[in-house]
Amino acid sequence: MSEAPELAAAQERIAAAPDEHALRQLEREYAGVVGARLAAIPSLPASERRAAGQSANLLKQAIEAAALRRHEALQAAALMAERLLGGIFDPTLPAPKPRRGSLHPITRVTRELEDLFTSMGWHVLDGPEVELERYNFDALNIPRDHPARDTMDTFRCDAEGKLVMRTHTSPVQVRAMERLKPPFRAIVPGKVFRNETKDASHEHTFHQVEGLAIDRDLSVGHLIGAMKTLLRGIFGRDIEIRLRPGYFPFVEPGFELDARCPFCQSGCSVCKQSTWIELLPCGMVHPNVLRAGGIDPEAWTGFAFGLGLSRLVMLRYGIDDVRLLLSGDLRFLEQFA
Ligand code: FA5
Repeated sequence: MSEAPELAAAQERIAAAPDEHALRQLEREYAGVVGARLAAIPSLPASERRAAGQSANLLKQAIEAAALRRHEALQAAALMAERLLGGIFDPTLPAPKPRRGSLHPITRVTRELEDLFTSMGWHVLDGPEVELERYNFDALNIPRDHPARDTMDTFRCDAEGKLVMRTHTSPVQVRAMERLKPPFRAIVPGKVFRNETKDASHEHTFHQVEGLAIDRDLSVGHLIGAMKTLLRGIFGRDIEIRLRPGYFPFVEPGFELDARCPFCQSGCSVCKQSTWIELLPCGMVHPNVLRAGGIDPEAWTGFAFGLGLSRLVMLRYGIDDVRLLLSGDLRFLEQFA
C-alpha cells in the first residue's frame, strides 16, 4: 500500500470515530501498526531502513494530529449536548416569566383616597413641586419674617429665594381658589420637601394630601364630619377622634386631629402607649388666605386639612421607618406585590 491512500484512510476513519471509546480503539490500532513498522526496520535491507523509518514516523504524526482534532471535536459536541440537555440553554423551554412590578404603597393609598373623595364630588388637583415662595408662604399668611417659616426648613432653588421646593401641599389651596369658582371641594395629593435631618419618622421628601372645601357657612362641624368620613375610608370603620388646638398661620381656628389608635385598646408602640395617634392638622381657612385666592371672606368660608400621607401609609402597613418608602429597595417593594 502506498503511503498517501494509507494516511488518508487512517485520517478518515479517525475523523469518523463516533465517540471517545471508538477513538481510543483506533488510536491503539494505529499505534500497533506504527509499532510493527518500526519493529520491522532492523530486518529490512540497510538501503530501505531510512525510508521505512520516515514513513512510519509520518504515519504516527498524522494519526496523532487526526486523533487530537477528533478528540477536540467530540469534546465540543459533548459540551454543547450538556448545555442543551442540562438546561443552560434549551430553545424549546417556555420563556422565563417577566418579573411583575407592583403599585407603590403610597400610590395605592393615594388612589384609594382619590376614589373616596371623587365619589363625594371632590376634585383631585395637582400643583408644582418647585413653587413660588409667594404661594408656599406669603399667600398662606406667612410673611417673610414670620417664625412659622423657620419650622419648615426650606430647599431654595434660586439666589433671590423666589423659588422653593414646596414644603407642604397647602400652596395649592390658593392656586385652587384662583382656578375654581366657589363653592368647590378638592384634594391635592403630592410630594413635598424639607431640609430636615432624616430619621425613622422624618424624610426630606415625603407625601401629603391637602384638602380644601369652600362653601357658604362652613363650620368646624363640617370639618369634623369630613375628617370622620376620611378616616372611615382609610381604616374601614368609624374611628374615635379628638381635636386639640394647633397653630398654622393659614387656618383660624387651627387643630391637630388625633385618631384613637386603630391597633390597640390600651396602648402600643404605634401610639407610644397613649392610645391616640396624631394624624391630621386642619382648621378653618384664614380670611387672609381666602383674600389671597380672590375669594370674598364675607361671602365664603372654608376648611382645610393636611394629611401626612407617608405617616398614614406607615400606619396602614405597619412600616416602622419612613425612609423605606422612597428607598427604592426592591426587597421592601416586593412585599406589596
Ligand atoms: C403642614 O404641612 C400644614 N400644611 C398642614 C395643614 C394643612 C394644616 C391645612 C392646616 C390646614 P405639618 O408641618 O404639621 O403641617 O405637616 C403635616 C404632616 O406632614 C404632619 O402631621 C406629618 O404627618 C407629616 N410630616 C411632617 N414632616 C414630615 C417629615 N419630615 N417626614 C414625614 N412626614 C412628615
